[in-house]
Amino acid sequence: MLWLLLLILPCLGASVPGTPGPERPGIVGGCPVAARSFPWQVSLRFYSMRQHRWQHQCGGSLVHPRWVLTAAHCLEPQELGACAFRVQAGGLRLYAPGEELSRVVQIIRHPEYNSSLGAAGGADIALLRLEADVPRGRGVPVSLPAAALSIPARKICWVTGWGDLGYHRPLPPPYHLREVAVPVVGNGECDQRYRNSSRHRPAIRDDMLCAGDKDQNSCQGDSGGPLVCRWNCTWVQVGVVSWGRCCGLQNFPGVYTRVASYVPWIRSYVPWFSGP
Ligand code: 4AZ
Repeated sequence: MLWLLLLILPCLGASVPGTPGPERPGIVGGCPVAARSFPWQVSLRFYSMRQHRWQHQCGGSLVHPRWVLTAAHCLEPQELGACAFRVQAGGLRLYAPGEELSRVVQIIRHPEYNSSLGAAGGADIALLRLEADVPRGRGVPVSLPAAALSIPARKICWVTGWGDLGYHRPLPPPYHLREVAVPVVGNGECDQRYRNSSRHRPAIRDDMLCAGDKDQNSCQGDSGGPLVCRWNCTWVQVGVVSWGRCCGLQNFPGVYTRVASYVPWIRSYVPWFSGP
């Protein structure tokens, strides 16, 4: 038990869900992404007065040429309006010369997201409407799952992002997007693992999905980004990076917002898109 405590303690501060600041851009393990493998991935930017640039804050995904899916906790504080954010689509590297940013014209945070509970409270999902369609050369939307989709434990899926490589290990320049394969962990088992760690553990709710293993995980700065699985040659987004304890610890899978739980909500805003 003591070894577990020693393992967890150094990163407790960094693992609190809900506040990925602009300075906390992780994929733990994994590889750099080859061009066009994950063309729906976007970087959500927030203006940093200190760095004088639109700083990477979170990931996101195109679910339509004009709509981005991300995590509600990436858009805090709640008072921030659409003009506080920009979206970069189509780039594998952050801050590449000549990168084009899209303006956000509408933010829709899920009404059940509770900012005082943060990501661990659930409904950590939000939509961003862009000013104009992202041209196909800069991004291709990912498919959404059927609302009834159940994802078998141990299925291998992929998470992508520009987040930390591990505890206090930010992604170094040239900030190349990374991917890692993560096994899905059933909700019951995931809940058990978090429960064993603390008496004040957050529960794994039905609208969450767990995935990851030792050295295969998402991390700070990946929040809001997509967890995708492949079925019959089609990539489907099953999760949105949301929270977790540390990154890449054996007993703590990453916790994702379960997209299937929110498909009717997403469809109430985002038109169907079936290619250009
Ligand atoms: C975060 O704070 C965070 N290992 C995101 C994902 C995970 C942990 C923390 C999952 O943004």
